[in-house]
Amino acid sequence: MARFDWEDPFRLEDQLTEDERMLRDAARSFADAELAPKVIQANREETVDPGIFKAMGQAGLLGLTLPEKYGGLGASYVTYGLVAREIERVDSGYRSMMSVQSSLVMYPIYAYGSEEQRQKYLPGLAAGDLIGCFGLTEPDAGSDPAGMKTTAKKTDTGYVLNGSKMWISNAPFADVFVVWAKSEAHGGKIRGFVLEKGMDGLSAPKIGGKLSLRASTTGEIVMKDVAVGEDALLPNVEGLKGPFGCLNRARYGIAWGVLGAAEFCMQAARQYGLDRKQFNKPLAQTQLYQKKLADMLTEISLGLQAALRVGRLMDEGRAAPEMISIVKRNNCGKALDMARMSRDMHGGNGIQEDYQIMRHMVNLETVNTYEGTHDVHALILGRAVTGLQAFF
Ligand code: TGC
Ligand code: FAD
Repeated sequence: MARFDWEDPFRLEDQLTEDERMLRDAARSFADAELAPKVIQANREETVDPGIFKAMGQAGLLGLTLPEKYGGLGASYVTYGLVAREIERVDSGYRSMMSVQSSLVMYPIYAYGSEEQRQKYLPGLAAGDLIGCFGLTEPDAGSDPAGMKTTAKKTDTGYVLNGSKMWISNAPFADVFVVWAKSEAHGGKIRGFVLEKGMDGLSAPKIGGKLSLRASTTGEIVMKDVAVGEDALLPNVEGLKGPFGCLNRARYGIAWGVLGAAEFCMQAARQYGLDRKQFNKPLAQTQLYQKKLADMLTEISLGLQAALRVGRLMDEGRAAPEMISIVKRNNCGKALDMARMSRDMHGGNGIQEDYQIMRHMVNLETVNTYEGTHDVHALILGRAVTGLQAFF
């Protein structure tokens, strides 16, 4: 029989191509060198160094699935997932910064934009010289984005946008804003617009006081009579399938990312249990402690195989959104459970920032909520199973 390796139970390594392994290793080195040393202070002070985008750009981590002519690497979606796992092993907020830029800003400009829009924005976004954000959620429209109130009114020269967006990652320092609005000229259908920092009537105040995802900056987008030209409209998509097409990719990346955070929490709990003695023996030698580690190992292993399968199907153009709902929902929920478990296994030390478990735990509360909450993905799946929608 083959030997068992607890660090790679189902031999994920053998299922990756050489290119995928190489880019994964590069992302891990980047995360260790550039992100891990900064994260405790960034989280404590709730600050982000925007220079991280440039560093990510130099490392080739932004928009890496896009073609090289737009600054991408033409990499597979499996590679994108592997990179998300390495970045989120350090912090969900850093993965958030990367996935918003890649899946929610660069992807729609690439997939729905004109050639002029691609040329204008994608190389700068890939290099991290430009920072992007994605405005879908509003104060009164979260799980139900069809209820958005932001409007775009046609003028002689373009459009005027009014409305506000809430909980927008990267917004306070963004240069490029991909914003979704109901357009009167298109029968009230949802359309995408690309706005730029500095436009009259556009502001993006920071949301302070977050107790989760503190190493990623979140803000509002406020639009008061923001006048844009015809060239700000993303011409090639109409309706909610526009933003959802972007969310499919970001949700898929999250399914891998959260397992990086879970692996960190599990490995820390294992080491803590080996090092700490109570009742004259290591904690790791107790049955309860080992059961918890076995549960974590099982969930991480299953989650990684599922994420890999969905990634391969995405690369073959055969992934359905419901497949992504399964892995986004399950991996987020399980990662959150594992982080809470690891926090408990660290005893009092589990609440201390140097151990980094509690930060992962509170971050995962956000990740379980954004990009479709755990329950919203249950309803998407329930609709697929029954043919009956239960949202309203
Ligand atoms: P529904 O009737 O289901 O669909 C409306 C239209 O959209 C199409 N569609 C999709 N297309 C592609 N991919 C998908 N996943 C799609 N889901 C739906 C659908 O075919 C239809 O097209 P058409 O042509 O027939 O009009 O729409 P609904 O209004 O009933 O939606 C219900 C629900 C719950 C599924 C949906 O609204 C939902 O997913 N809500 C969750 C909202 C959400 O995920 N928000 C995320 C905001 S962005 C964010 O959180 C970024 S955080 C990033 C970070 O920091 O990392
Ligand atoms: P609500 O929709 O009000 O949901 C509240 C609760 O009700 C949840 O438990 C939900 O599951 C439940 N619920 C809702 N509808 C139903 C139903 N029909 N049946 C049963 N239960 C239901 N958005 C962006 O557009 N861009 C971003 O970059 C972005 N970044 C974010 C960053 C952070 C840190 C956070 C916290 C959020 C971010 N979001 C972003 C917003 C995020 O997508 C929303 O918070 C999320 O979609 C949930 O919407 P909501 O907060 O309005 O909650």
